[in-house]
Amino acid sequence: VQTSSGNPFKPQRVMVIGGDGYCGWATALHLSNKGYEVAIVDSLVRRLFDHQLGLESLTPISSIQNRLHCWKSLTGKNIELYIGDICDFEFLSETFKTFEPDAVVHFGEQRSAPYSMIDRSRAVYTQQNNVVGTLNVLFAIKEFREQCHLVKLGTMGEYGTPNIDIEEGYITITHNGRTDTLPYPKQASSFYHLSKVHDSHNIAFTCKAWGIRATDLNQGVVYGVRTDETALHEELYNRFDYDGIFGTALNRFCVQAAVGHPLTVYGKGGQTRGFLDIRDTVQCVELAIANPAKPGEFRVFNQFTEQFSVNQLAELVTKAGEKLGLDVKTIHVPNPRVEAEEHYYNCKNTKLVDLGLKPHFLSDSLLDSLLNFAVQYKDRVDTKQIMPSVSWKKIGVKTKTVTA
Ligand code: NAD
Ligand code: USQ
Repeated sequence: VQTSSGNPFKPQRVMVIGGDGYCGWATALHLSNKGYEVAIVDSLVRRLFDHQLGLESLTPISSIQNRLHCWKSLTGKNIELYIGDICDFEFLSETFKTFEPDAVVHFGEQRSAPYSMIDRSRAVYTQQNNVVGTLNVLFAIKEFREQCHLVKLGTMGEYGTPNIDIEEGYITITHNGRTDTLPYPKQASSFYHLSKVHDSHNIAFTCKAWGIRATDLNQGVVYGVRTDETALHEELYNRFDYDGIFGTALNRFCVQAAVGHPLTVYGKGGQTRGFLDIRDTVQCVELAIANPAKPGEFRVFNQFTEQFSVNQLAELVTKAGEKLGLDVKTIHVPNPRVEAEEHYYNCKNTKLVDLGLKPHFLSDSLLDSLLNFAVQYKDRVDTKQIMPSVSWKKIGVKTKTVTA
């Protein structure tokens, strides 16, 4: 693997912001396993949201300190830990000066669309945390580590659901006889998804203005829980969100099937999105780091492997559940969101495959193992947390205490 930390094109030292979260934890271990020097930066604010909202991961998760201790004792590999908020620039500066990253993978944002739609204060928090955090990372790179490559987690939701094919970041348009390649139009549909649009604009601007090298990974919905590394020991297990605020479609459906709750399809269920296995999240990030953007380049990859509608996912989980002897029903819940429920959807996703991504497509065996995993932990499920509790239309200025 890579060796020289002096050569910016052979990144060796990787800072994983948000490394205590779902995607970040799996990625930090994967990169450490692959021989990178890894530092996790995290404020642990996600664990605080869970406490505040009365939520818990399906899987019991160890403290970040115990996680890292376990990793070191199993593999001999050290992962540095910096606990703090990247919106605090002094803290971020110190971590940059101490760790001297060649690449920063930035997962450290408030990532739930429903959370951002609870009330005004959560909407403002989400945009402040995400936009200011990313701006701070950009300033830290400019000031302390010019050659450092920013690998930023964006979202497929930045594009919305236009009635034309979705390209990877840019579209070539001919207008009144003139042609240009322009950023693909953005039509996000929550204050969270919009925070990612704002981030993308800020990153694109700093690539142009300061010569920052950046890759925006427009990731689809992630499913699954085990990766080679997190499966090594119970103390390394990843979080698995199934509740109505942080849980995402396929993972939620598996838990619902395991506890005999009907699958919650919102509205007509024709909503189609890009999806990927968490084992591919870690692979994609590794590929982006190993093949950095050029100075000044703002590169955009669409990071998903397959498209499914919510109805298709419900069908797949129903069939897989039947094989395991589960009686799986589906209900159409009035859609708490404002989104198209029947629409055209065709997205490009060739750039990561060109770099060598070998996708783990959704298979019967993965669904079996996810369902079995959910069954194994079903006594930990709080069924009151399953139905959606946040409405896009009812958001107001009054601070809301969300109760199940
Ligand atoms: P997560 O909530 O599990 O993890 C996010 C982590 O970032 C948490 O540990 C949290 O404490 C930390 N964090 C948040 N704000 C911070 C701050 N200001 N300073 C320091 N740490 C901070 O989320 P996840 O599911 O792992 O998502 C990670 C990233 O990937 C997010 O940016 C998300 O938008 C993106 N993404 C996730 C999915 C998905 O399906 N989970 C899909 C597409 C994109
Ligand atoms: N949905 C249901 N039933 C459910 C849950 C969701 O029908 O029980 C529908 C939603 O209405 C939506 C679709 O499934 O149309 C996806 O919803 P989701 O909750 O699985 O995902 P989303 O809110 O889009 O957010 C998640 C992550 C976010 C990431 C995004 C990628 O939380 O961080 O950015 O997936 S994407 O969807 O491509 O924008």
